[in-house]
Amino acid sequence: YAINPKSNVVSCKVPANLPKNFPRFTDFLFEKTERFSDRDVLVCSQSGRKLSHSQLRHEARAFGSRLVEREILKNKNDSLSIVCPNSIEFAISFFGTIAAGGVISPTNPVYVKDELAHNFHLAEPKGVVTTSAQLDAVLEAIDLLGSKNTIGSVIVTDIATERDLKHKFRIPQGVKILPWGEFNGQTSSNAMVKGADSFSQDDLVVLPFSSGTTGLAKGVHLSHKSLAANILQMSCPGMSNIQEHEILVGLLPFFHIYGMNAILGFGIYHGGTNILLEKFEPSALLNLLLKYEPTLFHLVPPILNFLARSPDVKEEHLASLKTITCGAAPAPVTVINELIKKFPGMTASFQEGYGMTEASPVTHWIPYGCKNFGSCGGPLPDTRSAIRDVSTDKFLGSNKNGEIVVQGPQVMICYHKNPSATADTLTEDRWLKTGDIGYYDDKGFFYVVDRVKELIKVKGLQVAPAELEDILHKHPSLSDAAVVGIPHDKLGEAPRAFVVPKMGSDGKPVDVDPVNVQKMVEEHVSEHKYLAGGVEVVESLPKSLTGKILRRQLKADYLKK
Ligand code: AYL
Repeated sequence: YAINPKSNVVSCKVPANLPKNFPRFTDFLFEKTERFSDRDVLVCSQSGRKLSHSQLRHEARAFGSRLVEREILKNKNDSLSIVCPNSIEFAISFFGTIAAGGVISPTNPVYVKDELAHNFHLAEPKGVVTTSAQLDAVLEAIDLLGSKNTIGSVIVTDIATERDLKHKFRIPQGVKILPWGEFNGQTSSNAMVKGADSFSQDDLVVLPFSSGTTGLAKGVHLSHKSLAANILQMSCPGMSNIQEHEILVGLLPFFHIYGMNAILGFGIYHGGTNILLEKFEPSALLNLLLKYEPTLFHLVPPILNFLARSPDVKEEHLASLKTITCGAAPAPVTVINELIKKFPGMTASFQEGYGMTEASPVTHWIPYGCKNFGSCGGPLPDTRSAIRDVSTDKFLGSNKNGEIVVQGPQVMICYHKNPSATADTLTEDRWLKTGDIGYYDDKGFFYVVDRVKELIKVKGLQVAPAELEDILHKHPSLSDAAVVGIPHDKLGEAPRAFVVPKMGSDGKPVDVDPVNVQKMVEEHVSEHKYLAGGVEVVESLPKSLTGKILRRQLKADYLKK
């Protein structure tokens, strides 16, 4: 890495040689995969169903054309929400929408109605693709939105006819339920949305969600260029040893930018085969490793923990792997070392990546073969990074703590329809403020040491304290509440609530049952947001003069106990 002594900006000496103009994201991927026609692109490890690279191209284009012919998507920027686990249908609808000139807003398939309604409200999709398992929650979310609902069609991937459903589901007025069969198959039409020909590489193409540094989830405007550039940056010589025809473990969810671009998109671009597993289930994962002999395993710290510490994981399970890549939350050095000690004959090299949804996602990366564990790597090719003093805004030299900031083609355009959040996160010269505290060493390797933003990371997924606090504020016995992340062995971090009881008519605080508080939260959110770190009843919350909760102090006080 090069450290500029004047500007204190760190960059990678290897150039990414990015094209000046990127085509539509699907053209970027599909032009490259013409050569890999008959090779499997996706294999479902449970059912054995498969799709080849050429089938993906054809079925995606057919799906996209039907969306336009049926007027589900009409104009440029019309979006489709995907509420599906990792599946062949996820990929077909994802790339099909993009090929037809539409926008994808991907949503966690285990979300409950309140969470779905929030995302639908932000992204205003015209249609949803989901499974019958999630259909109830999707329809309830549409109901909740009432007059604000923009969804006219719900495509269900695992039903044959609409009639199969009508008896079991209450379908809101004006909403059509469409079985997958009507969207599947070959077509010669290549219909696209109106305005698709006025293409720019900076156009919005995927709108994932992130809470950023504060508050509730926001839509992140990722462009054709940002997604494609990041795939090329990760693929540069020296960065990864990816070759054509890798076999990848498709376990991390595709709705999250990690699974979506660093596994699905990255794998497709290189002609790889993604072996799908809907959720982390130890024995299913171990079977997958033996049966499909994957070469690349992208994972998050809790899965790394499992590999290193579970007695069920044996040398043979990891025998086919060339690379294990961990990202999305800090990988503890002790666990990496345990893994290496447990499997001395392991041929896989360990890599760590760092990044965020707002950066498509990867910005820092441990180059292939480098054993600098504990660091999250240096800036990817064509990425600049620095450490910014939080109070003076000055860029600091090596070995000094400050906020990590990043510049590069993979950085988002903005938060969707949210100029004030954008201005808080992107500086005028387009430095992305990560909200993470860290430093770089004399060689330009970065280390994350803390977080200034509110975000909690549970199993590598985002949990926004503001969302849980909003729910707690509605509890009849509470006058105030704050949520912070505390270290958790299995989850990485877990949300813990500090709650202040209301005063009773006798002038004493009312009784608050922590279990009841936990239960209330569980009615409104999906499982990874449950208060697994516990609920503590307190007299008051530490606050700044301006009334902001001092979360860091709460956390520090808790950890001291
Ligand atoms: P989001 N070490 C420490 N913290 C990390 C790391 C890491 N290696 N990677 C991500 N984070 C935290 O949007 C950090 O706080 O993106 C960061 O601001 O869900 C936040 O997670 C972003 O959370 C990779 C490398 C995917 C990174 C990613 C990031 C996707 C998560 C694939 O190879």
